[in-house]
Amino acid sequence: MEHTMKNATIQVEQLQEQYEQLVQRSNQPAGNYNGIFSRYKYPVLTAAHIPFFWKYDLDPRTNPYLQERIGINAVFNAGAIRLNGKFYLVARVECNDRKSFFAVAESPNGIDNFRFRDYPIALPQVADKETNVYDMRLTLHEDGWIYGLFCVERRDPAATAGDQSSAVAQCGIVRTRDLIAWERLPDLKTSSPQQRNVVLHPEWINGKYAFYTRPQDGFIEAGNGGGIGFGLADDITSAVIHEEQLLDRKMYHTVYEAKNGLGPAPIKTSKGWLHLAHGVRNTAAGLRYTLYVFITSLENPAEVIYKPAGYFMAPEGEERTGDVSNVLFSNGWVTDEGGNIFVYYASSDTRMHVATTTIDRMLDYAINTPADGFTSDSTVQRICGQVSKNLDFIKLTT
Ligand code: M1P
Repeated sequence: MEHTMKNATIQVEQLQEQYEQLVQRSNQPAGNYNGIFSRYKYPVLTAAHIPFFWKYDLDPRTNPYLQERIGINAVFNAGAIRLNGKFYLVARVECNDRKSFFAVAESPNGIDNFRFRDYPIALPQVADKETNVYDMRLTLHEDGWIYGLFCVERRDPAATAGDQSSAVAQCGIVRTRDLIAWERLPDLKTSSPQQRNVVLHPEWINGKYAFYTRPQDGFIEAGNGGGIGFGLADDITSAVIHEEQLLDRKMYHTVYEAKNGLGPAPIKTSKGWLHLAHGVRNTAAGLRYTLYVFITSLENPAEVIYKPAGYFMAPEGEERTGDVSNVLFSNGWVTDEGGNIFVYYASSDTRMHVATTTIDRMLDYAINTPADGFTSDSTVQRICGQVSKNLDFIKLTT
């Protein structure tokens, strides 16, 4: 059907109807529960969840074929927060032009009905304007502000004219009280040539702001930046970390062999700070990103006290494919008053999902899953120990 003034209303109604059907679709557990978490059947946000009026010029006089004027490529890597009983995702939205930006989507229950606000976030700019922004981590800090730490990317000033790929990643910072008005602060300064996956700890440490970092030598390679770091800054309005200590190292023949990075801000529990991170290993088919868990001490959030072997979640089914296949990435989770945890994770740099669990289950998982023994033999020993215990148990109970 031609898009004319006469039928414009019908066409807009059709777009609206398709959009509402998708946004209002109810979600259910996928049914593959493993005692640790439940995945949900449908992604919570996709490119199709972007309001149609971001994409189409609805006026037939300027868009007679009702063409999408602005294409959306993907919605992924969302920060998350729960405020006044509502669930908010600050998603990375990537357009067909490859630029990504942030947009807030809100849901009443955290598992479906996520709806983007009418406008994306128009991020205040700093003097050294970035080319691209992505992966916001939200932290409600005890100073009362909600901080958003995100990656800012600029072309490497040292790159030759023929090199149009080299980039420099650093940590941008915004803060807000309501997810509506955003104040931009200067980028974080550290001694690392590049930073990604920087997360603000929710509490003061010795009266200072504490940051989880991921120092890296190059844009893709962590290089000598050997893992997840930790550092303190006196002031967040011009944040400088003079010293970074390594908290969780990358390690040979593990799921975090090539690099790792913290996910969302940690959750405070009775047993320690619960952390979700991504680990990256190399394969013949490229990098594989999985999620893993560890707990750090309440007295010293930079000291790992429990760390189960291997991954907590890895790509499954349709999660395996997308723009960057074989990737699970999470930079958002929230808790509610009942001790439930909603883990928001993206698959293959394409779409957002939710999985639910509880603080109790996650503590059991993190504390009682055997730690990595770093050899095949130790893995076999662990299995043999469990088999023998179970066979004794079966004998006892039958
Ligand atoms: O493509 C996978 C991920 O790659 C980067 O993560 P990291 O810095 O840990 O390698 C980021 O660009 C992330 O956005 C992306 O999902």
